[in-house]
Amino acid sequence: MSSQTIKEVDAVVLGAGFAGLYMLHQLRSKGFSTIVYEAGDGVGGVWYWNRYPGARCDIESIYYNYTFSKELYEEWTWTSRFPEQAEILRYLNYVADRFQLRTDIQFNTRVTAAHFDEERHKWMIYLNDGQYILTKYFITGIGCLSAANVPNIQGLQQFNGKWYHTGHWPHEKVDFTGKRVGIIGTGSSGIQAIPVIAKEAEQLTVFQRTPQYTIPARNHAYDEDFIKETKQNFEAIKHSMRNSVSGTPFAQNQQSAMEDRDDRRQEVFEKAWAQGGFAFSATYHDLLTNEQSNEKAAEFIRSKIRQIVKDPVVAEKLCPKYMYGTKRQVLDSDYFETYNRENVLLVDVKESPIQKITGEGIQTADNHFDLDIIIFATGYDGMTGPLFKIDIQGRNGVTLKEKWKGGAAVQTYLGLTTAGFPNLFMITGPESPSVLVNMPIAIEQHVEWVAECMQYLREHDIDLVEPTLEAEEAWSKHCQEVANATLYVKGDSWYTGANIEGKPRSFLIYLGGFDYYTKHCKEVAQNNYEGFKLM
Ligand code: N01
Repeated sequence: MSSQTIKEVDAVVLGAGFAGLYMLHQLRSKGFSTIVYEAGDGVGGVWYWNRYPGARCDIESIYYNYTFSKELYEEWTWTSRFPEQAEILRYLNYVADRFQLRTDIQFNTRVTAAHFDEERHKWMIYLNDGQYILTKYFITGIGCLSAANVPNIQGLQQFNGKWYHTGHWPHEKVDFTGKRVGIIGTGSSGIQAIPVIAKEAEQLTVFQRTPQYTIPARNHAYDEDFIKETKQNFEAIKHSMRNSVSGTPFAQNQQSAMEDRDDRRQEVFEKAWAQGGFAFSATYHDLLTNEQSNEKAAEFIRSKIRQIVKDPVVAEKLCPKYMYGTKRQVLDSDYFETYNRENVLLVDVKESPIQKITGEGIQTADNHFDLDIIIFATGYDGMTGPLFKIDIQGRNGVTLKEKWKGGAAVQTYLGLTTAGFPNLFMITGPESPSVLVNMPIAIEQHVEWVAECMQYLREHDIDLVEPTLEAEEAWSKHCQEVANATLYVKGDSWYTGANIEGKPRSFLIYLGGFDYYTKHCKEVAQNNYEGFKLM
């Protein structure tokens, strides 16, 4: 096929979630022809796919939104402290309409491959419908948690009932009335879904592999005065989020948990528990760096579980024994209380492992559980998973998966780019602050940086941008050093890849602080893209 017949754009963006929508808006405003490919039939990304019962964001709604447009912030009114999935999806649809983004989004389309063409200095993007398109810039906005993990349990195909993964929930309501439901997994998704399903199902059996340190969310409706005040303070809120450690306006207490007397520390923890949300993790600065401080927080939460759950045997099974916070902090609404219900049963699958799925339910080492519905709340192949699902080939036909040795040797520069893959930008990519920062804010910073970089290249008549190996080696080393100074790396979680069988262990989130990271990215740009080869 001759090159004239191939459709060509300046930029191809993957995904129409928070990242893809804003990337499109930015690039359009700078005059780059752009097309967004989205696998779903609507915008929303993670909020399009995660429609499971109880799905809700655990960042407060007034902070979990875009800040690039004051008008948008003033026009949209959130109804409650922690927004439910449907409300966030409505918000993203509103954004898509307000900025007339849909015309440049192709829905129901998956990108299967992206190959860098060394002669043309362009990327060839291959779509699942057999079409392809040529682009100068290839930008992924596919999130860190979009590759669902359905564990390979023998017999699933023989199951006579229905089964679902929380991240691929059907659009129509799943009716649990009169049903015996089994749910595998007690992470953020499972813990949100369990109390809601328990109220509807005849019987709910929870298959727990690892208990969680979850904190009450204490969700509530917003009142009008609060919303009014928030909108009036937009500039201050925006400034504090964009210049914060975590993308939210909260400051962490700078004291060590070991500096306080026992009674004072108890008071501090109690106050945060009553306040709900992420206040608990900000009570002391060293909960994730000092094992003694960590244990104080862990023991406080265990004491709460023992108070709430009436059956002491069940309570003990629900008490985590690993270090607090090394799995992502979960927020819940009546999670532990749900185990006091007569129709809820907890099965510890570490004690009695799942052996297989039968036509009628789940067989563990010492029991068979008859089920009509099985829910996999079993999480994601995080960080690298979404990127590895696409055949991304850089220079010399080397794939991203090969370069990163299947995840064992991930190296990026700023978590945005990687050597050997010119003009590829990964929004919230591995080794950027991503999931340990309020995501919309992390996304805005990346998107704006990428758009400005592309503008710079155009103004200076530069074709290609690619990090040097030295720059990315230094960045990756810095990321590892910062992570190794924390307790995160010691935990078994999707943060470390421990949740996926055979996945190499690595910690791919930049922990040096969003404020420092933003400043550093700015300096890189101001120094004429230091660490990059501009060709
Ligand atoms: O997934 P997870 P998630 N047999 O990996 C268990 C974001 N999020 O979808 O801990 C039995 O946390 C697994 O057990 P273990 C948020 O960043 C945000 O819940 O590996 N069990 C674990 O209990 C979150 O962290 C929101 O031993 C198996 C569970 O499944 C991230 O998404 C809401 C198993 C998976 O927990 C992922 O959360 C939802 C097996 N073979 C998600 N395999 C909010 O904003 C896995 N498990 C609120």
